[in-house]
Amino acid sequence: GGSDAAKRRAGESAAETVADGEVVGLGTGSTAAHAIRRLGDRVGSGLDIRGVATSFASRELAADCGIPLLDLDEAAGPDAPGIDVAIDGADQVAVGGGEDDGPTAGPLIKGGGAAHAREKLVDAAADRFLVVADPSKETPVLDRPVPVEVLPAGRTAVAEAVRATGGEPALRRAERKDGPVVTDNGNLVLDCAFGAIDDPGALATTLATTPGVVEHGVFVDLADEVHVGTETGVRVARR
Ligand code: DER
Repeated sequence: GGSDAAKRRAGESAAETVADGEVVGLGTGSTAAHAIRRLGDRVGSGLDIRGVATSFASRELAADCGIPLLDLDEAAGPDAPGIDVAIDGADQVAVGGGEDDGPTAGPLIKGGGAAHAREKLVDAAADRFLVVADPSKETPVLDRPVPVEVLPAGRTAVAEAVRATGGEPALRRAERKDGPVVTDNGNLVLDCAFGAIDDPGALATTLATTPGVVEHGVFVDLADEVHVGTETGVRVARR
């Protein structure tokens, strides 16, 4: 991936936009981790926020950083505070535009950390969803494999459905465990290669309506801002 300095600049840039009293969705991955650490510093200086984690990993880091936490179902619901802003990374960001109105935030591929089911819940529930990334994540057209969380019993059926739509599924193997990666939700992950994805919305619908799919990593019409860290600063693309 990209340089840590670029990731840190992106994460800290997004963390600086968080206001006192807000409820903050805390994303997963190394770039979002920089935002969490910066928010922890700001809590230490008196910022009053509550975090909603998107994974075991982000919950653990947020707790270590001293950020008070809420479960998603404490934050959502009719008389609950809601989620004001979510900060999360991405594996790929389609950044378009670049004309006079500046770059625009487009669809994403997420799920490199196999946390995209709860990430999408939190990111979609937030009033503002800020993506944090380094330049290596930017692309004109999404073309990375799409992580798809599947019920263990459904992995073969989903793999066949993916092949039927021209994709190539691969069960995600664990590195420090025998057998496949098992998600925080107890499911498996198929990384599905489709090549260049010309219509992310159509693919999102196809995957979401495939029996056995718990959640897929195509995030369409969710990002409000993309904070891209560079070696010298930060670029912000807005929807
Ligand atoms: O799992 C995810 O979608 C994460 O946001 C992730 O893949 C991005 O990870 P990184 O910030 O460590 O590159």
